[in-house]
Amino acid sequence: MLTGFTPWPEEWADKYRKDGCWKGETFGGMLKERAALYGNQTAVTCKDVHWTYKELDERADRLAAGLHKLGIQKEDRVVVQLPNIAEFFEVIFALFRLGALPVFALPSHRSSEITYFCEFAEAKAYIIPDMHSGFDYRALARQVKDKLPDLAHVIVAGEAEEFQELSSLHREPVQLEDISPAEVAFLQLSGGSTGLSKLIPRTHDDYIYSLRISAEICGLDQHSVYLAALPTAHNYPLSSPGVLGTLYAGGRVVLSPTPSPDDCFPLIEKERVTITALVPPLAMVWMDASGSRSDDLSSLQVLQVGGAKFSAEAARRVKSAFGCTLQQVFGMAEGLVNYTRLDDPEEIIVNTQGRPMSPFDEVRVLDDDGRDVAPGEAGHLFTRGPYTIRGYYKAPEHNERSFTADGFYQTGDIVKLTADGYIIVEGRAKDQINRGGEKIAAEEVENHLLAHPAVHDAAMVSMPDDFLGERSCVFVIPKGEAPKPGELKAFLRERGLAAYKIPDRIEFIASFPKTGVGKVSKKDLRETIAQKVKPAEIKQS
Ligand code: OOB
Repeated sequence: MLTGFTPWPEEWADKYRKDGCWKGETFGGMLKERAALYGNQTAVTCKDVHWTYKELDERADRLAAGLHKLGIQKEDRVVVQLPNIAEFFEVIFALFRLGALPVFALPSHRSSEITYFCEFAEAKAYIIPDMHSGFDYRALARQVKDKLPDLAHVIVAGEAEEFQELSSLHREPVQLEDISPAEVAFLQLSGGSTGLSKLIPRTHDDYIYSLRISAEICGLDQHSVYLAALPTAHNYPLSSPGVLGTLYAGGRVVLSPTPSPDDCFPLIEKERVTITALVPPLAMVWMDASGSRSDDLSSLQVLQVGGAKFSAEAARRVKSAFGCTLQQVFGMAEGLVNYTRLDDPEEIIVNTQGRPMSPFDEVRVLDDDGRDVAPGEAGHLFTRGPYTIRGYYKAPEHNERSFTADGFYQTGDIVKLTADGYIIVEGRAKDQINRGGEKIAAEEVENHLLAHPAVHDAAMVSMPDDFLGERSCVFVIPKGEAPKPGELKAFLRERGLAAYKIPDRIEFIASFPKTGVGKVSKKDLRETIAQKVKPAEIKQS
């Protein structure tokens, strides 16, 4: 078993098998079965590339043989940073068949994040596109290689330059070792709340269970067409039910290069898309665009919105804008995913973030002292279940804090439960900013800023924003004369931080407000900046 992975205790694993959650499927086997059932149906569409299930299955086998020849073996970690392109699927299924573990980086990550993933996971390979959205990933790979000369392979989908070209790896399939469904299939990324993102080990058993239930709840079948508008590597478009849930159901995945209406609306019309997933700010952009464009979106049956809180006012407008059902999705890469059901009453769909997908999900809402609160009262959300991890990868100290002794994961979310068990997200206790669905660990950015010679101390908080829900604001105590905000932002960019983590606003301050025990009071800092950015509303109230 993978070192650094915390498995479910044996009695729980037995229970989840007996209860019929874990059926012993693996990703490699699942694709083989789908290829047998739906061989000539299209699995993946990307521009004018259409791969049938049979073609995808064969490509995965041939690529697995090539990666095997390169020396990629069972349990080797491979950082995969691919955008929404067809190759994403042959790569991940080839790795699944080898038992090698994709580490799912996002296309927006830059050298700071990628170097850390490669180093922490001791990656054998790093797989990238040549160019995407005007960015050259080979230049990024060079920066990573400079810092990590031992990184064995950089593999490029497209023009490889000095690296290894993905398409050149295809070989005659070879016999591979069997993979156990109880083993880790890949590592997802946490949003992070303390320092850098943690890696999340997900097994074949647990993830495939979540796909099966998600596909059922979303009514997916072989006629479904899922549009991947968000980057497929993220847990939400990957599995809720996402691209993998769609393949599980025998449906068709359509890939969009960006989530903009300009790219997505014509694809919905052309490919007769039935379901797609967005984060709240994009849902708002799509609703605005739907009024002024004439694309035929009538095939769309379900629009999922999640990743960050969707306001009830906006939620109410979805049905009239698209003539389809809204589904709110509240999930986390660590496991638990909640959905409103397609036949729920309008008031539930608009006002709640759904209820757990599985009857075996356990959720508890506790007060600060660890006591269960009454329904309707806000508290800390804890969860345990057949697809919620029992520990982060190689993070024993962090696991002590994030998991209770009996295996509940402390989500860091503040929620209320309705009498019917639906969840309403009220806020967050973790030190994280949710920038329209993109998560930023305050401490990670603060640590980078502390490396600047003119920064004495830094504290990052969220500030309210009509469009993204939240943006980031960092309060900086300068050393001597305050530097220019632009200089600090450029400094962070030069350190290779992803663009979404660069603070939206920088405020200089002489000292931080403190809590009773002398810690920096982020609550006070949040209030200070909220008053500054929302003067009009505050005057009215
Ligand atoms: C999804 O996954 P992550 O890992 O990027 O972020 C998880 C966190 C949650 O703990 C919560 O703080 C926030 O994102 N969140 C929401 C939300 N959905 C996620 N907060 C309010 N309302 C929502 N609907 O974001 C994710 C994973 C799978 C499915 C959907 C989202």
